[in-house]
Order: sequence, then C-alpha cells, then structure tokens
Amino acid sequence: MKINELLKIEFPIFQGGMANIATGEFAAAVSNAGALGIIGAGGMNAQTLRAQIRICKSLTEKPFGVNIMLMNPDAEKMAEIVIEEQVSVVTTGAGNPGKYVEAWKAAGIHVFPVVSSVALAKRLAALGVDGIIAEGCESGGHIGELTTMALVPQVCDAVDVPVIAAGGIASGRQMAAAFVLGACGVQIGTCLLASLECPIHQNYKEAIVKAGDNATIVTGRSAGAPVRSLKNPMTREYLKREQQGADKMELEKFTLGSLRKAVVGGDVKYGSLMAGQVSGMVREIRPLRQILTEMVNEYENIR
Ligand code: TUI
Repeated sequence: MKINELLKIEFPIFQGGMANIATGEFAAAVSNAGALGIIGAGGMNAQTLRAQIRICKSLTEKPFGVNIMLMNPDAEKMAEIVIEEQVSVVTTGAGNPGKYVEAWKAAGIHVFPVVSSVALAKRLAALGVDGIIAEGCESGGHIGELTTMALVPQVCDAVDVPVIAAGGIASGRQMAAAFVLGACGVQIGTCLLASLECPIHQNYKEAIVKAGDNATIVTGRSAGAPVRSLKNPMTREYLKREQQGADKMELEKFTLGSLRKAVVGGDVKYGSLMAGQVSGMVREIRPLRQILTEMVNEYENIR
C-alpha cells in the first residue's frame, strides 16, 4: 500500500518536525495543503503540546502528526499525551524511542521514528514501527553522519517497513531520486520555512531565500550534538570556541535559546538559523500549496 493511502494524505510528503517552528497552526496548514503536517514538540513543554494539538485539530479535518524530540525533558509525558489526544502519526528525533513503541502501537498510532543509522532502523523495525524516516546530514538542525544518498538505500535494504527519505529534498527531482533509492515518501523542512504560512520571523525566511549552496555549516560536533544552520556571526563564534576546546556546558549555554532568537526575534546574526543544504534552491517565499504542488508536478513529470 502506498504511504499516502495508508495515512490518508494527498501527497507522500511529511513535514519535518521543526522544533520551535512547527506550531499546531502551521501543521494544520501543511495538512490542509495536502502533505502530513507535524507539530514540532521540540521546544515545547507537555502542557503546550496538548494545547497545540487541540489548536491543530480545530483547524484541520485532515490527519496530522506530532514529532517528539527525545532529548526534551518532557518527552515521557508527551509520549502519553499523543495517546490521550489520539494523534494519528508520531515521529521522533534525536534518540531511540524504543520504550514507547508498544504503547503507541496499542493506541493505534502510526509510528515513524527518524534515524540516522542502519543499526537503529533495524532495532525499531523489529519493534513493529510502521515505517522509518531515514534522515541524511544534508538536513537542517540536529544531524547524523551519513548523507541521504548513502543512508536511504542501506536502510531500505535492512528493513521490511516503508522508508521515508529526509535531508536534501526540496524539489520533484530530489523526490524522484529518493524513490529510486527505495523510499516510498519524503520528509521536507527547509523549503517549507520559506512559505507564507510558516510562523518564523520574516528575516529568517529572507536569509533562506538569500542563501547559496555553501551557506550552511555544522556546529556542535565536539559536543556530540551536531547541528546544521546558516552561517552567521553566531556559528563563527561557536566554531571558534569549539576549536579552542570549550566544554560542552559552555557551548550549550551559548546555543541555548538561540533558535528562538532567530525564529521569534529575527536575529539573523546571533540567532540559530537551522536550515538544510537545499537552502540554496529556495528562491522565493510562496504559499504552502504552491510549494507542494510544484514539487509533486515535477516528480510526476519525471516518472
Ligand atoms: O531531531 C532532528 N533534528 C533536530 S532536533 C532539533 S532541537 C535541538 N536543538 C539543539 C540541539 C539539539 C537538538 C533540531 N533539529 N532530526 C532527527 C534526527 N534524529 N537526526 C538524527 C537523529 C538521531 C540521532 C541519534 C536519531 C537517533 C539517534 O539515536 C541515538 C541512539 O540512542 O541510538
């Protein structure tokens, strides 16, 4: 069965669970535009997540999901909330969601963990997840080591569940490539940042539109939490401190709240403008529906 038929969505496209960005209102807008909208619970607490789920329900009749960022201190409570609120799809990031899978499946939730390695994909497939989102390091935000080109076919060969490709996808050509690698759907984030509906500051959107192919950089490798974002004075300073051997605590303090600075305050110098390598392909700010239909039309014309 096709992934869009299984999940009752128009296009086989998931929206990435962008922390501090993907609100209930944005996820509803993405679902209404034909993809799977996903609330990014990363920067929320449990109570905010519940409120955002209710907002999303009030704004769309279509299915939507919740992304639980597993490093969030409230992840455990959030794992219960998605059951109580009867959310149809859960994606996870930045960790192993193994201990929650049984309860989510018993509640009828479609579970799609994001992985950056074959080993975790295999472990989770054995636990009965519905599919795996294989995310390459072209992505914005917290990333693994492998590229989408190398990771997706290796995950497809290793598991018997549907695989969604993520990282480096912003066009129909890239979507078609992902399907050739064995994926049955794609997850996109960066190209949705430059949508009219996206609730980030206008400066953040314009920074993505202005970005070229080499505009992103990875910080935090030394702290064991690599994050891709647009180069700016903040990433330069971070990398300088990293090279000088700053410890994890100091670096964390430095990044703390910097995503919010960019999203809410529009601080493109000292905020963290998380974005993927496809930023260079994003040329204008457009309505969500137009971004999605153009991608799908390009994909259909290649097949
Ligand atoms: O999670 C993401 N992307 C994110 S989360 C985020 S919020 C944040 N902000 C600052 C620092 C750190 C996080 C921003 N972007 N993508 C999914 C993803 N998951 N990428 C890589 C992984 C991953 C890594 C290790 C998944 C599992 C994993 O497992 C380790 C283990 O326990 O086996």
